[in-house]
Amino acid sequence: MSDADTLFERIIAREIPADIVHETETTLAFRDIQPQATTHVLVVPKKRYRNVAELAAADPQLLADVIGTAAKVAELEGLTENGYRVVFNTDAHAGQTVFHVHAHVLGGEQLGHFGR
Ligand code: DGP
Repeated sequence: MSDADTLFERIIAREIPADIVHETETTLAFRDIQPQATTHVLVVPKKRYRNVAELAAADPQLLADVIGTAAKVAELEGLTENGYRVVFNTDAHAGQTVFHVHAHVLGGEQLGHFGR
């Protein structure tokens, strides 16, 4: 990938501090700096892909790792009883701002229906 590093590479490299919730060999989970729910954690693969479509095409096992870490975070954060949401914002219309694929794990309260 030729773009400059995103800030998530710098979080993975521990160059920028983050509130880390869970780590595996291939993924890192940390709290979103601008939480949109009581619990809002981001899960990233350590290897960079621009978005979930590129990740799915290039490395399905790594996508499975990201989803598995999201499920683990939900367990660790006590979200499994009442449920939670996992979202991949993908490019402009979804408002993706950091171009290192990340899953948002949201929960801890009743979430509004999504859309506009
Ligand atoms: P998206 O809009 O889907 O690309 O989400 C990017 C998220 O990243 C957004 O919810 C805010 C979060 N974010 C931006 N800068 C930082 C940061 O420096 N640290 C952390 N932990 N999260 C950040």
